[in-house]
Amino acid sequence: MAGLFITFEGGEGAGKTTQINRLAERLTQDGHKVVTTREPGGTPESEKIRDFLVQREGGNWTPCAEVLLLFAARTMHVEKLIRPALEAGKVVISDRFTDSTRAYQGYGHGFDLKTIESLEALVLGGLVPDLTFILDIDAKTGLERSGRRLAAEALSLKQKEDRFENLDITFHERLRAGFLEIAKNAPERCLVIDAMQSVEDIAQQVAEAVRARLRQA
Ligand code: T5A
Repeated sequence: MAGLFITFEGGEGAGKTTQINRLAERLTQDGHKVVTTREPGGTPESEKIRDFLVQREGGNWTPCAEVLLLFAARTMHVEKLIRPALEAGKVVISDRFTDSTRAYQGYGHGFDLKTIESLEALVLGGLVPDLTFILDIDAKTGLERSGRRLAAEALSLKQKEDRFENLDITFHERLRAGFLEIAKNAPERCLVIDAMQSVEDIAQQVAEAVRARLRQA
């Protein structure tokens, strides 16, 4: 495929959105056509599924139902947005992708990782990100950052998107360890970045890694 597929992963409040905005700006200035997107979400249908999943009142899903909803959203996202954009030579930057299902539902909630891999084979059809940034932060600091952002937005949000953030701290520690395990198993595409650094320092490391990858392409 002609384009470049970049994903940002990490726990709550790690700074993914902040870095995606910076990177998209830089790449656009460099003359690339950039598409930013997110999971769950990215298409109108997938955004509807997102509401079920992340809003406090969205539903009390069983672990299996939750995973299937995530992959239902993902198949629409891949087929309708990601693949066409890559085929058109664009840089696609996604705020979370299938590594989040492995980390949250798999490592975090104990859902069978082999089943997640089977669903990936069905839904992704071999699509793997070219580059994945895992923003690593201790669970407590990430949750504090995320909480501050949500509090600031609370007045404008009808329903808080905090169903996953409300889980206990040991869950967030398990998912942090899960992301690090994912990175260890896929060093060719994953770069772990210390998310306690300044926004500017992280942006610099991200930009350098992306430019290096673009030079290889
Ligand atoms: N989910 C998702 C699953 O369970 N399974 C899945 O398969 C998928 C795809 C929604 C939820 O869905 C779950 C995971 C999530 O719980 P989300 O919308 O990405 O996913 O939710 P969050 O990760 O909670 O998104 P946040 O917006 O809270 O975190 P970000 O995007 O990582 O952080 P950001 O950039 O918004 O920054 C948060 C705050 O920190 C500040 C920012 O200004 C902001 O106030 N900040 C920094 N402060 C100090 N130093 C830095 N370097 C900073 N960078 C940012």
